[in-house]
Amino acid sequence: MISHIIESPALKSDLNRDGTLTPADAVIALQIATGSRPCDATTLAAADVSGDDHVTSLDALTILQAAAGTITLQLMRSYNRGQPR
Ligand SMILES: [Ca+2]
Repeated sequence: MISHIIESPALKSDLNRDGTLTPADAVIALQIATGSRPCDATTLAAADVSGDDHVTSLDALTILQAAAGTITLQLMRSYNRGQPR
């Protein structure tokens, strides 16, 4: 049997893996960004919502905004695509 897992942006940033996107996920991203929280490669990749291969306060802010419903993560990714790194 072959199964396919399609990862949605919301699930990607569900860092505490409780099935919902909340400010708690943003706090985890911020802890990773500041180096105060160790994490594995999977969590690191999930926290990088901006897609620049780094976890920064921007990722935490983006997750917080997505948790509040003010943005969608897909829109943020499209916005960042044209930005210099
Ligand atoms: Ca969560």
